[in-house]
Amino acid sequence: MQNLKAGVIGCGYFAQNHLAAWQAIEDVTLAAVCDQQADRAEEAGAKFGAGKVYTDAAEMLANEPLDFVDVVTTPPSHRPLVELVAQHGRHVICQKPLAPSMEDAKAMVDACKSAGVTFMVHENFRWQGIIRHAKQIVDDGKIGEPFFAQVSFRTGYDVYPNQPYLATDERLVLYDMGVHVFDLVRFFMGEVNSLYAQTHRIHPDIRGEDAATALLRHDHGTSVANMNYVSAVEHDEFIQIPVRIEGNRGSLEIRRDYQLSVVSDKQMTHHHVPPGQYPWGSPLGGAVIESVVNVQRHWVDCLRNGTEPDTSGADNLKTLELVFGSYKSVAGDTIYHTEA
Ligand code: NAD
Ligand code: 89V
Repeated sequence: MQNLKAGVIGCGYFAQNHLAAWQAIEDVTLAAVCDQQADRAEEAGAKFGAGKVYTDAAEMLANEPLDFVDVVTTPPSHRPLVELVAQHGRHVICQKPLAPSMEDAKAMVDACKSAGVTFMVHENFRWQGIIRHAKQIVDDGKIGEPFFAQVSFRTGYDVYPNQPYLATDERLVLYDMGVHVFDLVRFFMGEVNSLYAQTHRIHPDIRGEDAATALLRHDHGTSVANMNYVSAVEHDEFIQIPVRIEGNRGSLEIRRDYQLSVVSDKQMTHHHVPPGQYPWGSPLGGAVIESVVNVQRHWVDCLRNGTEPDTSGADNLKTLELVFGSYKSVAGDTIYHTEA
């Protein structure tokens, strides 16, 4: 395939990482950017050298011969924008959380399938370098058959100044962070059969839950997923994700400062897997930038090879079901059983 023409809709906080990564990825040209806030669109266009600048997505799609569009807006606009891009026959990426409901998410997947376009969710936590390294160790059988996983994202980092909508959304940490944590649970342990979840609202002046824990059952094991935006700890690992996987031949553990320890057949090895360094900064730290570049390179590879992205829209439905299933579990204080 020739050089790919990219369009980006949404030029806000996190889009700065997407835009910088598109600029860095070979054989991709940032043909157009769009934001309904003209100042943001103009600033992004100038900063990242976009060919054209728009404030209306429909106008951009009508005028630009794009190969794909990267939607980096917040969830309320995900469905109309993805459906619009699919109607124009363009491949499309959409940021997480995919949609405010399973009905919306399924409609988006169906729209892209009907249009014959490739559809990926920009679920990038599984693309952090240390996560890929740990997954390879598991896939190589070094710890045997995994039977237990714990994925934790507990931080006191003040997420609200950069993402003010998080303070007012009715659903917070399961919706915003659960999509990452549950995707990692599936990545390491496979599909989930049932779960039981509990939540709390610790912060007095936010609307949604800011602490959640879920116990998840797989065919061959158990996972514990926990997440919060309130932990007051000595070493805040914000955006690093402590992971522990135990198997019948050993275990691995990802700890702060990108340390990975492995026990395989009683032999201990230590690995230090820091993120690659990129010229543009982000308050989120290197692991995020690395994961954004990696997932966007994966996308380009999929378009070139005609393959389905790892976190395709269809795949992400299984992750999103765990988020909404957790809310159902909390509401009824019951076990949620996933759809077959
Ligand atoms: P933001 O509000 O800072 O930016 C969104 C931008 O989209 C705004 O500038 C807004 O004007 C624009 N927009 C909204 N609807 C539009 C439309 N119909 N047409 C054109 N422009 C439109 O939001 P953000 O914090 O950058 O978050 C964007 C998405 O990224 C969210 O879904 C969030 O969950 C996700 N996010 C992901 C990560 C990650 O992948 N690790 C990190 C942070 C945020
Ligand atoms: O990474 C994310 O999805 C953001 C967070 C608050 C965790 O940075 O929403």
